[in-house]
Amino acid sequence: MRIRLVATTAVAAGALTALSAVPAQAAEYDSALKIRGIQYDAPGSDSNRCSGGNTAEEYLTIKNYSRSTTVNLKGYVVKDAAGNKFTFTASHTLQPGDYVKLRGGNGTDSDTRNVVYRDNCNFMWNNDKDTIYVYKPSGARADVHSYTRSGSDPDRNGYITYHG
Ligand SMILES: [Ca+2]
Ligand SMILES: [Ca+2]
Repeated sequence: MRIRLVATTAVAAGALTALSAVPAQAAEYDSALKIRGIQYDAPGSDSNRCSGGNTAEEYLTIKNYSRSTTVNLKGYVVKDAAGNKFTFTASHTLQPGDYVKLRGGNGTDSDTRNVVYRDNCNFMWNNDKDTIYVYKPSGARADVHSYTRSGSDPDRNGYITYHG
């Protein structure tokens, strides 16, 4: 699917220079890692109790959309509109097409299970509206998306797809 998207872009550009020409509006998206989607509202009634709560059901999925580049999440930063922040402090390798679910609560991080826990039982993503920022270790922005429950989640299931 990633290959098809790139091919479509090249055809649409209709020029041999397409591969080297980067549209200004796409500059934000030259990042390999982007937001695949977010379960901003955990199913059920929100409870931030570390034991028995549902914070772990709230998650952000970050995917490596590159065709060839493997990326280590170490040093990447996720922030919300209020400035709450999570930094990936451990190595977690994402091969092309690979993804990770950043879940709330406590658990065992696992490459094979594609999961990293925030080790914080409080919810991070507001259920009414919020903004998701992802920064590279350099501080450059990798991706950003704002949402509202009323405008971004037509089926109201608490999940929004971005780059799919
Ligand atoms: Ca939430
Ligand atoms: Ca939805």
